[in-house]
Amino acid sequence: MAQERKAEINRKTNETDIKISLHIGSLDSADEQKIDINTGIGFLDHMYHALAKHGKWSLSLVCKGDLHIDDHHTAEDTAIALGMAFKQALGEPRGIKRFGHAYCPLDEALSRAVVDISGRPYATVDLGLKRERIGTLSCEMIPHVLQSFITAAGITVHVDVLRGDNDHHRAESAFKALAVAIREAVSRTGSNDVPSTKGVL
Ligand SMILES: [Mn+2]
Repeated sequence: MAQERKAEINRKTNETDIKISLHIGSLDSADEQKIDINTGIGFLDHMYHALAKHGKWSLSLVCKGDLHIDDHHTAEDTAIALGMAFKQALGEPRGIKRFGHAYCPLDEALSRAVVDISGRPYATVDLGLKRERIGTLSCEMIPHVLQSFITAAGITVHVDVLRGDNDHHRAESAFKALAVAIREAVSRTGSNDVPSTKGVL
């Protein structure tokens, strides 16, 4: 029986107070996903929900942030904390595929994500969003959320929106593609091998 991949993170600063509980599930698991997200920023909740749902995660993420200032600290800090939770839940990357990629459409929008559970943080994110904000989330924060998550998780990701007219669709398809690519990369091979020629990740 493989070890459960779970993490709890509490991260409190003068700007945000975040509680996260993450369980990385697997595709063949019969466990029902439980997803409960409240950052106070509706569209950000929608993106984290998509990431959890299609990544096969159970995720509770609650943030009380300084939204009277703006969305910046809440968006950035929740992404960092979620990346930390992901890294902690995954633990030593043994017996996983390591690489994953996915294309996800959302109507006219199409995104591609390519993931390497490398232990080296590197993010290339090109979403091409045009609006100033979606709901109460500024569009400039959306690639920043992805970069912050990827960096804190210590993984390598290239995510590109290849086409799409609607910024809600563009962003959502990017999060879905990332979710599905990560889901593949962390899937278990059945071995106990570290998937690197170096023998360590
Ligand atoms: Mn949507």
